[in-house]
Amino acid sequence: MKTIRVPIPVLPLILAFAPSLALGIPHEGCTCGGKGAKSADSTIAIMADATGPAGTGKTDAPARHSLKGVVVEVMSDRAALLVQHEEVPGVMKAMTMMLKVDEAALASTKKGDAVTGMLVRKTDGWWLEDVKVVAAAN
Ligand SMILES: [Cu+2]
Repeated sequence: MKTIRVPIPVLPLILAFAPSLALGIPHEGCTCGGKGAKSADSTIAIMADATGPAGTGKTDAPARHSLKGVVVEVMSDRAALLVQHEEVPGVMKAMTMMLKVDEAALASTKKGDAVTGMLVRKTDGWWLEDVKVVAAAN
């Protein structure tokens, strides 16, 4: 008789913990909780591994991606161009974003210019290098 009393109080405990255990697993992979940053880091590490073999021994050099876009605004005060760019396959979808540029690019571009360049992610943000005006604005 006494042995039956033990499982009964344990059962509600199992039922109480089971949902949180079940929820705990999907939470590892999503970005909704505190684990989000950790899994994002894992993703970045995986991407770095994937690009590693192609650039053997050059993991310090940031990847450069060809970009096409139109200058929406020259932001001289921020040393940047606001660029409406086409999709950069595997890097980002088409969007309008601020890209840091050097002084030469800042001086040689104006609103409405169609430009090409190399998209590079640096520690201080996204840069557009080797900027060329392919079709000047009217
Ligand atoms: Cu973008």
